[in-house]
Amino acid sequence: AENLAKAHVGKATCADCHGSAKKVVVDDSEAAVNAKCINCHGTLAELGKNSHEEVNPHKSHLGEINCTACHHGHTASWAYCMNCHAFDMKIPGGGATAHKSAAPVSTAKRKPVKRTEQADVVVIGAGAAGFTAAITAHDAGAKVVIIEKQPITGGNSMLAAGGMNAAETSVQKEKGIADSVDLMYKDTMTGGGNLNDPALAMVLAKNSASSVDWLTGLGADLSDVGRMGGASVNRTHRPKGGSAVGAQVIDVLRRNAAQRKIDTRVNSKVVKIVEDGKGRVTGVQVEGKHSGLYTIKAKAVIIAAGGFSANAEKVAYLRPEYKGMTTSNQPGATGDGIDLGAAAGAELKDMKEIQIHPTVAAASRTLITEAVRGNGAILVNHEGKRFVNELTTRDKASAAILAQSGKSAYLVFDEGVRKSLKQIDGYFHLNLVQEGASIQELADKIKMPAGTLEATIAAYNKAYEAKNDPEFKRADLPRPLQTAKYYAIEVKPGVHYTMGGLKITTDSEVIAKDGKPIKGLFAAGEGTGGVHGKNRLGGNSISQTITFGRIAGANAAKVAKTA
Ligand code: MEZ
Repeated sequence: AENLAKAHVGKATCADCHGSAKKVVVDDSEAAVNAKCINCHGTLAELGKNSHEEVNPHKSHLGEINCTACHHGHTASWAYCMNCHAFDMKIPGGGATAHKSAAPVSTAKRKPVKRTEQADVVVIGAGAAGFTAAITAHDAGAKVVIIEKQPITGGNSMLAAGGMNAAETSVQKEKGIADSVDLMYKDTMTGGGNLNDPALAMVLAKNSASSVDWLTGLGADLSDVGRMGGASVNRTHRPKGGSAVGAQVIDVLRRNAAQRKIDTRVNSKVVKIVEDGKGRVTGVQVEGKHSGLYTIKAKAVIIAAGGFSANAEKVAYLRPEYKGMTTSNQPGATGDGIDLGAAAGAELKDMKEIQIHPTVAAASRTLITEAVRGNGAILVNHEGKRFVNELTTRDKASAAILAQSGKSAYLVFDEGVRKSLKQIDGYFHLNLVQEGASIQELADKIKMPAGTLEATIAAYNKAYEAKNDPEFKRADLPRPLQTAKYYAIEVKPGVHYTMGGLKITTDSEVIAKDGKPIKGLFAAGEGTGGVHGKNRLGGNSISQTITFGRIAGANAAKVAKTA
């Protein structure tokens, strides 16, 4: 059977899944059908517990998602994880094993606008910025609808690995880390080549600690603090043990949105921001997967639909030198929110500033978090030599890797680093790591001159002892590499983040070409330009989504009350 309907023949009727065999109405989020799946087969968590597959599709970092994100009733089923991974996964009612792109909602055969709904605030995008804005607006008394084009919520935030930057937090204070808002601001500006909008960078730094408190108040654990490239001190907050930050943040935000009964619709794409002809935004036009075109009238609209790293054409158009490069992003990161804002008259900023992350696993599209380097891994070329300060900014580290033979490098670390960071277990799970009981055994496996690698590691350990890295000037040398086993992951740079986007004020209002805010239109997160300048520091993205999401949500709710 190539789809679930066929696979159910003889076992279930149309009415069993759809409620009625005669009048089948499927909501865009497919919530009713999914409830039926769960009724018969159990919840994702239950299925996850009972499965013994090596890579367990029901227990993934995507968290609680619709069954129908993978299992399709009337078209061939395929696993959503194939968007980024290359698992040889069999799926009932389909069995597709090849990579497929998640098709955004079709705009090919738009039906006429059928109905009009009313809300106070519409949020476009269900990543961290969107959920944060929605929760904040809801808590300020607004009726909020979240519209997400993908079949699952979480956006790119779901994939955020390293952590959330914040200065002067209670966790830093407990750990005796001396940091300040000014230092975070300075690091952000320096990392961004001072192209950043200084006022936006200051908003990021100033609100970072309260954003950590806000998330923690909703139930997040951000009790571990590490360091990312370009930071002067440890300020990257993440869950205990160094787990990935994104899956946890999205899980917390999703649960909070659900508890508040915030109307969240997946498989729904905003195709137009509607205005009144006098420059005031009055709502959006949406195309639902099943319901077709409809309008939501709203007093404020927040664009929180992310960047465009997964839009290979746009990336290549803006930066031809990145043509054909891999990306660490989820397939929905195509920049539609920026396009919607531009069509509504927004000014764009820094669109050519596209960040390449130095360490995407060469064998897949999995990001190897900068935290691996932050916790002590070194970068070694195919000849077995270090070639860069591993904790320099991403633009410099990426350029250095691309200058090596094969345009790739190896992240090399030991058991001490492995034990210090939980996320590394995931890379083993995905078969991305080579290992050796000794440095020589590892070098043989990855076809590297063993003597050179041994000398490289010995020199690094000497630098650790002396607290001085004379050759590459790496400031933070957290631990020596001296505990077997030894490990290596081949990495190469990939398109990771787009610094440019909609120009905004410090109140998250979208700015028009005439320099004035567009009434009723707000934006937050990666789809905005100016916070990061030429280069975003690791850990500043989740920080930005929460801080500007809160600002956008609060101001949109205010506008909704007074409009
Ligand atoms: O903020 C990021 O992009 C980040 C911390 C990525 C990572 O390497 O983990």
